[in-house]
Amino acid sequence: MAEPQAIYLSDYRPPAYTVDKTELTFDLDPAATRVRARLHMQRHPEHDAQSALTLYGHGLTTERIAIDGQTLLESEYRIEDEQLVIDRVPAAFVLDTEVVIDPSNNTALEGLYVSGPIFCTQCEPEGFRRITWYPDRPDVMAVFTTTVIGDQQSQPVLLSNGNPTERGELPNGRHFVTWEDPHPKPSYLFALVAGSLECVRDSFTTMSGREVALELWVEAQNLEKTDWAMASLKRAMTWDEQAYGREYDLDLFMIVAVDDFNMGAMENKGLNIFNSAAVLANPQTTTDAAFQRIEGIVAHEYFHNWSGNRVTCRDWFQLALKEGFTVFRDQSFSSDINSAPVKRIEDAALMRTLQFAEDAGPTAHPVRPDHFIEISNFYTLTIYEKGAEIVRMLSNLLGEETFRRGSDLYFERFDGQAVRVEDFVDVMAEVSGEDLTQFMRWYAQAGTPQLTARSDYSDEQRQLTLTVTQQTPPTLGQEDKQPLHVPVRMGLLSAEGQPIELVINGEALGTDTVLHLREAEQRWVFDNVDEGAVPSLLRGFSAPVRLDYPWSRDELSHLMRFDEDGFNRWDATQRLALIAIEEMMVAHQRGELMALDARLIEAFRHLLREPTDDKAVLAEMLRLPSEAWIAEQQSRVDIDAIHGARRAAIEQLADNLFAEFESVYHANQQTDAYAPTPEQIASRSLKNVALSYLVANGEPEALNMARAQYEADHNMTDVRAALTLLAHSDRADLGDPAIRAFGERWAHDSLVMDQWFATQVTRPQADALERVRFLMQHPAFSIKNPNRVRALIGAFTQQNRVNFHRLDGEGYRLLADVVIELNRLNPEIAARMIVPLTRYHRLDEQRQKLMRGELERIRGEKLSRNVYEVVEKALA
Ligand code: 0A1
Ligand code: ZN
Repeated sequence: MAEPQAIYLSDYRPPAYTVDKTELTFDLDPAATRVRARLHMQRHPEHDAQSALTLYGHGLTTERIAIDGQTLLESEYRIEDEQLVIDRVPAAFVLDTEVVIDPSNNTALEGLYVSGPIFCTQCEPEGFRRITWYPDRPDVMAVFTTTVIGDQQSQPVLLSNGNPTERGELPNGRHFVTWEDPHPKPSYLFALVAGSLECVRDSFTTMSGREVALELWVEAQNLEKTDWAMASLKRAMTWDEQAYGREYDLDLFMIVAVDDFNMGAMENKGLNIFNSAAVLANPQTTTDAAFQRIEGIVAHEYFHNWSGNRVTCRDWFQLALKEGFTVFRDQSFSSDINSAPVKRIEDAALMRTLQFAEDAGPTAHPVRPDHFIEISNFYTLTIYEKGAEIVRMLSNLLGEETFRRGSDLYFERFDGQAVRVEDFVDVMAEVSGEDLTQFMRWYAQAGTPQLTARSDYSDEQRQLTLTVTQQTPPTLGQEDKQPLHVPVRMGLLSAEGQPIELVINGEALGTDTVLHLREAEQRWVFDNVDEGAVPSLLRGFSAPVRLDYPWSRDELSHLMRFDEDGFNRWDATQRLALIAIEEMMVAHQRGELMALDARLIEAFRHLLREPTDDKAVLAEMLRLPSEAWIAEQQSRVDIDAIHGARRAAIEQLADNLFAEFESVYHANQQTDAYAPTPEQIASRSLKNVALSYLVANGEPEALNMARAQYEADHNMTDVRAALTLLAHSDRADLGDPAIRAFGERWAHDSLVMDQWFATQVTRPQADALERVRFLMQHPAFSIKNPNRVRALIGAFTQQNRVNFHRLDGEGYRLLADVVIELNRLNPEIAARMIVPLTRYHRLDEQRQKLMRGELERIRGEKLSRNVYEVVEKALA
């Protein structure tokens, strides 16, 4: 077999033939679904009669191909490399094809597949070609009419995009529904769902007074888990009208929940399909974090109706055009209706742990890649989250109002078109008059820029000089990087903790300003500054960069207490804790006693005693930096020292502040009925952080508190927090019965069982890996279901660093075994799961060797394009 080849952005050409109208008929059968397609096609003006017609197809059994009613002979077309080529076609014609596909054996979950008793589709990015021959690329937009024929008994519900226009009965217990979607769309937004589903109905009146029917389709047993998603959808619809002036554009909006799904959800026009984990919720089964995630994903998919569907991408290199903008929109929505500073902390923490790691690893790529082998591998944190940070910087640069004018113009000018990242940035430049040429580099350069800031104080002149340099490290295939335009939001705090009026060159800038770093090195001189001022830099994480500044511990404590920026108060805490933990890591490596810096203990004492009106931020400040973030700061990563030092820091905080944590715990007990409101979530978050410290102290009394919380069974957030503490403790007499009881109670609910799997395999104890192997045999586990794989294998390899990185290599071997199996079943998931194995570059030699060994073993297999691309980069 030939090696998979990369495709390049620079090779883009418009399609030779486009489709105006697509008519589809599906005759559903699990093992042999017949798909008839009638495409009304036209030659593209940039092509001539010499241009062949090329259609894509994958795994199709082709039964008929006809042009303008004439069935083609086998000599009149070629099928090779998953392409159907017809050399000569008229300038305008009708193409008819008939194919048979096998949804029941479709374990890749792309195209048409079955999830339990339900037929469903996933067409982004290139799944439609597994359904029928088609110019399956986003710049081909057509109006779709879809007739779905199914069994009246087993598929009473037949759904597709748009509005139902006709339905009726057919012989042999069959029936059909015809759907028409008036909005031209690319094939990746096509959807079909069929099966025995129940519907929850609601409605929404749009700002112009139109009634939209809202339908949420689920299997009967999930009916009691639909309220939250429906409420979230209505909030999102209202928000998009108010914040962006965007109104929904069909009479019907449907959401369907399915159990087998590769990602979170999909924005198919009028018919969003969701992973059940991203839509179903109730207080007994769902944690606060999951409630918030669901709210965000429902909004995200809904927002795509404009940013993605009405205006779509010209080609898949532009993926961040729709994803970066839509993530920015869903982040703004969540921030508006929940704790804004905590939302920012969470998003920034995700960026600077996981996205920075991606940007520093072998699969680093620009937000707009210029080549790829398999586009499915590019649904990454870089495209989504860094893409959103770029849009956020634009919004901050232009100001909210101008940004809104830009987005209005973007939607107006490009409505119904498939466009590029430049088109988005150009309208922003047009409405603001800003020159965004240098800014465009954010899309082209991979790797995380490193900012180094230094200050210099002159007593005589009462001036503080801030010097900032920037440098972006080389990444695979990109050696030299140019300076970026980096907005650095900042302020200065006086020695007394007061905000200082910023004055540069006689110009008063207020107490908070944005410095525009454009050069490799730049300098700013602040006047009228008294001695002892402390800079607060990169407020609100104003740019996705690493920042080095030599704050002393006292300065960090000062920022923790006095910074007006909630984000930087949190960041100061993280940095102060990092210094203390790094010190303990050195002791760990030397086999010495690990003593926690008393200043951190005092800072925490202060946090716990001082009354606060922002419990949500306080809870975040009390969480020590994650092992993943600590690892991100090391040039050589010592897995065991990080784990050991962090653990010891938690224990010493717990020992010193037991009474304080205890009173915070009790003060935040709730008696009200559960609701996922920001206030309740903040209290629970704070209470459960406190409980985790109490338990770390090891007093039997604390474990009893955890057990009592578990048994009180008030809501899943509290139950799960308590269960985790019991299951991760050394007290098997408490952990084991709780795990057993939980497993029995929730055996019927796969989404709760996923939490049960994840809780067990993230145990720090040495038996975690054996538990993974054992649980892989559990009846509730299936390697074919992506949620189960993520809950068991993903949680272990990504959240249990000490055990995944076991020195005997068993963790790596386990992951490689799973990847080899998934490579055959579900290449998309295989290529996601393999990632932890590719992050070996900063580990010790022994582990590097073991990890490379497993990658080599995988390379010896017959690989999917997905896994091939990742393995080749990792071993390059
Ligand atoms: N566009 C979706 C993400 C998505 C991508 C690929 C999928 O299947 C391979 C499914 C969903 C989103 O951004 O939510
Ligand atoms: Zn999206």
